[in-house]
Amino acid sequence: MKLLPRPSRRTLVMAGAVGALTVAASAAVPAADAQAATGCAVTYTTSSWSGGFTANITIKNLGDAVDGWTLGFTFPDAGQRVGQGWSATWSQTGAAVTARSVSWNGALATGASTSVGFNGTWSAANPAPTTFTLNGTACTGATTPTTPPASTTPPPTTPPPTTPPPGGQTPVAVNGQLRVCGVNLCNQYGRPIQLRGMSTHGIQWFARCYNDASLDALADDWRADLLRIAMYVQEDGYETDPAGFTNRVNALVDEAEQRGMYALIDFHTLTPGDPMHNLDRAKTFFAAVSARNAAKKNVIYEIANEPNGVSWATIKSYAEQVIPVIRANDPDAVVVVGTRGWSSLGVSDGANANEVIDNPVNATNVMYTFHFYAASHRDNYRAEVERAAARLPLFVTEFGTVAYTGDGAVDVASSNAWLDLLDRLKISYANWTYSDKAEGSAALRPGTCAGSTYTGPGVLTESGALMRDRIRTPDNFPTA
Ligand code: IDC
Repeated sequence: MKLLPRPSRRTLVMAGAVGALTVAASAAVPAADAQAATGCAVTYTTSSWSGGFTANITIKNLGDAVDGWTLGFTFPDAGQRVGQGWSATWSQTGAAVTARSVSWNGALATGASTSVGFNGTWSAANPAPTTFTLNGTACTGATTPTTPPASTTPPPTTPPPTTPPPGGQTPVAVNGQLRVCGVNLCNQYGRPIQLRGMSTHGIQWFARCYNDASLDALADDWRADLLRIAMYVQEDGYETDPAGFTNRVNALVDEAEQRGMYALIDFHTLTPGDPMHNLDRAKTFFAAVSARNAAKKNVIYEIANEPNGVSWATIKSYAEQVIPVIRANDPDAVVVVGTRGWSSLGVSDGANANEVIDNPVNATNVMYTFHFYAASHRDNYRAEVERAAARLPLFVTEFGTVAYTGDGAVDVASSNAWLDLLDRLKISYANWTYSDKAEGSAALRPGTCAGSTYTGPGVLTESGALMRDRIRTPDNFPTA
């Protein structure tokens, strides 16, 4: 099937029937009472189209602080079904729906709110549920439709012609949870796919480039499948503020998820090149992000950007210590392991992929990283990738259209030769970088991120224009 252009979320909301209601819980006891108030307030907002809808639910805890919660509600119509959900573990029995908190949002203080949601389907009608419970306590009270009144916005009788359902067509909605099968990355149907997308620049330097407008452009205008989140560990990165960088990565995972893109969490080690230097940090970081994102289908973990100056045996040992930390929380996620010589499969060190083929990481659902810069790495690297791809699952988590410095002129011929090869072999890739740094590899012209426009003729560099042309062609993801 062809992937249709995805409209922005704003367009979707405006095009669909929008209904919202607030269920305010009445406190069971007066506020002045010494006992804590009980109850909860739930806001249930839908954006719907013929046969499908997205529900966004905000839960406010008006009772005692809880550590772990279960939200319950019942669909009014027998034809309503929960499909893919987020930020909770969703289940449905008959018309009864249950959402259980996940590790990172279970703690809800008195007065605190959290948001969850799902994409669902409906047949006869799609009325909003009117009663909710939180940990068994009814969130009863007035059900007040807020915006807009139902009478002024009847549901469309036919689906908006140019508006595909959110979640119905996005890369994550189509492909679901990924896994490695043979030498390929496969989707929920067990079919090989290729993800094409962009890498951030270092998020410690270019946070201003990752905002609603720029990420909408990446999802809707570029039609990217993938956002790589480059979190440097050194160079003013993670090591200076572990909690802060962990939060920033998680926020970008959510931004990608909201737009139906996969998120590649890149633990961007570079200097020093020995990943063991960061082993403890890696364990801490991946324990946190894998616990927090375990329920998501859009997360892929890249545990070491570019090992250099170390043997494959050392990289393998590092991987075999970090992967179990991830698996303990998120058993089904794909993990990508860096390779020797700046993730060149050893080629830049005068070796080749045999050291990995002969001695792979002792774990399943693992892929291996290959990086190239098109103006520096050409035929001998392409030949090794083609040879290795028959034996190893490869993922090009970073590459440039320019020289390995990240700067200089775009090598159009070499870039296209590489991209043709990756397309043919169904090797997924992320291009360095979706940023406006004044260097040849950046996709956006200098100054772009100071503004609010990320589409149109004015914003792309030569590299950006080439990459957008390559990325926005139809994905044709198999669905059976
Ligand atoms: C480069 C950036 C540059 C930055 C530098 C800092 O392009 O702006 O000053 O990092 O270390 C890689 C690395 C990646 C490099 C990139 C280009 O993964 O961090 O980015 N590159 O040199 N490997 C090969 C090339």
